[in-house]
Amino acid sequence: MAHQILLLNGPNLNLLGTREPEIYGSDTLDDIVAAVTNLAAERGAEIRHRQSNAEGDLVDALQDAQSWADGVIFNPGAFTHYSIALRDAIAGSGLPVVETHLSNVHARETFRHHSVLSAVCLGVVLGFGKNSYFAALDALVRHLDGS
Ligand code: CA2
Repeated sequence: MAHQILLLNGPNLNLLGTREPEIYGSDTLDDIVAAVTNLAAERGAEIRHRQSNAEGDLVDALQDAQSWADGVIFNPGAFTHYSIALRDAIAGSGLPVVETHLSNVHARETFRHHSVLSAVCLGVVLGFGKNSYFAALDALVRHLDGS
């Protein structure tokens, strides 16, 4: 059976393609979700996508994913840097979560250099624009395949 993957995006990522293209690229979130979904199909995986600007919705999505998902690709946006609630939700889910960022947060403001989530994630991909999502998908599918 195909791997079931939750693609989860946090605050302000619904604005992709409308502002700051020099940092985040010119693709919209819909463009990225469609491309990840197509790539997943080639890899024998299925994607369900959720985006929310609200921390509690993201916690709910991670809790819900425990009942159906094999893994999660998660761009938590600015919550990356301070949400203990999301850290607890990731750890509590028991799911392999790939923390994913469009930008190289280490080349940006100091407050973006630390993630409170990375330590409870399977791994982290960052700095490759939309290709970060594709790399996260490939790494997660390979992990789930045991390769
Ligand atoms: O690089 C990433 O993917 C981030 O998760 C993006 C977050 C930022 O707070 C993290 O430090 C790194 C911000 C997403 C904001 O997205 C926008 C997109 C278009 C226009 C405005 C904001």
